[in-house]
Amino acid sequence: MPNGFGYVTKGVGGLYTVRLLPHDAADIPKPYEPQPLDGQTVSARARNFRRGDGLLVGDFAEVTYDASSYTVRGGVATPAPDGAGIAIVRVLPRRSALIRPPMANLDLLFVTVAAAAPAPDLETVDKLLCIAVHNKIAPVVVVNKCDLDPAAAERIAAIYRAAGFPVFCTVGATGEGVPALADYVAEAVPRRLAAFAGASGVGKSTLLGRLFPSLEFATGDISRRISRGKNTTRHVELCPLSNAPDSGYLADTPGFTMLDFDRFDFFGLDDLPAAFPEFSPYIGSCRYSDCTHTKEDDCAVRAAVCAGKIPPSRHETYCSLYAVLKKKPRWK
Ligand SMILES: Nc1nc2c(ncn2[C@@H]2O[C@H](COP(=O)(O)OP(=O)(O)O)[C@@H](O)[C@H]2O)c(=O)[nH]1
Ligand SMILES: [Mg+2]
Ligand SMILES: [Zn+2]
Repeated sequence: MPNGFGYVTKGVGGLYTVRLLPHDAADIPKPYEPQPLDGQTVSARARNFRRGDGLLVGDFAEVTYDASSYTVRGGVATPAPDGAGIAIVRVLPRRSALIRPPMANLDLLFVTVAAAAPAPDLETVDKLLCIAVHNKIAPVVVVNKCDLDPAAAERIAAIYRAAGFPVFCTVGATGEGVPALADYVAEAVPRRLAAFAGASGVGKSTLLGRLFPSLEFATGDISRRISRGKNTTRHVELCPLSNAPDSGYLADTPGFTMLDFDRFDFFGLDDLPAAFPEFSPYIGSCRYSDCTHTKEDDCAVRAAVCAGKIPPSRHETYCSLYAVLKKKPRWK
C-alpha cells in the first residue's frame, strides 16, 4: 500500500491534516520509494492507535492509503478531500509533547503578553515559560500592545530581559517593533516548529498576520468588521512558512487560562527550580542543602531577589507553584 510521511498540521473532530513531504525530503525514513501523493496535503483519520494515545498537532506521522483514496488526472494524483481510505498508522518519536498548548515537537514558544487590555498576567507568562523550559523548548517573550501603556511594557520587558529570555516589544496594530521579531523568526524557525501562546486578546493572531501577510489567522478585529460573531482562534493549526520541504512551521493557538498545575501534570516539584533558569547560578549556595528557596534564611536565591538580580515577580510565581506542587501526590 502507498505510504507517506509528514507533520500533522491540524486535527478537528477526528479528521487530521497531514502535509506529506516530497519523496526526496531528508526527514523521510529510508529506504523510501516515490509514492503518488508525495508532497501533497491530505486529510486522514487515525487508525490502530491504542486508546489514550492521542495524536497531537505537530506529530510527525506515517500515513498509508489505497488506490481508491485518490484520483489521477493528467498524471497528477489528488487525494480524497474527506480523507476516505487515508490513515495515520504511526507516529514517530516526539522531541516534545505539551498539554497546553496541545502540540508535539515544538522547538520554540513565543509567549505573548499585552502591556494592557487584557491586563498583563505575569503568572501565566511565567507558567508558560516554565513549561517551555522544562520541555527543552526555546522560550521567547513578546510584549505586545506597547502603544496602550509604554511604561508597563518597559517594566515587563525589563523583568524578562533580567531573567535572561529574548524579549521583543511590539505593536501588532501598527507593525511597530515587528521587523525585529520577523528577523528573529526568519533566523530561528526554518526546519523547526514554533507556536505563539498567551492569554486571549493579547494580539497573537494580529502579530502572526503582520509576520506572514499571506497566511490567514483569525483575529478579534476581523470578526467585528464582518460582524458574524466572534472570530477567534479555536484550534491549534500549524502554518508552513514556505512550500520548501524543510520549511518551518508556526502555530497560532487559542488563548487559555487553564494552566492549572493542580489538575495537569506539567511537571513535578523536583523539576521546579530548574524551570527558572535565572535561579541556576544560586542553587547550591544556600545554607541548607534541602533549601526550598521559598522562605529559608540564608537562601542564595532569596538573597539574589533582595539584591535585585532575580525579578521579585518571578520568585513569587516560583513560590506559588511550589505551594501547588507540594500538595500534589509525588510525581512518578
Ligand atoms: N492597541 C492595540 N491593539 C492591538 C494590538 N495588537 C492587536 N490588537 C487588537 O487586539 C484585539 C485582539 O487581537 P487578536 O490578535 O485577536 O488576539 P489573540 O486572541 O491573542 O489572537 C484585536 O482587536 C486587535 O486588533 C496592539 O499592538 N495595540
Ligand atoms: Mg487568536
Ligand atoms: Zn535556597
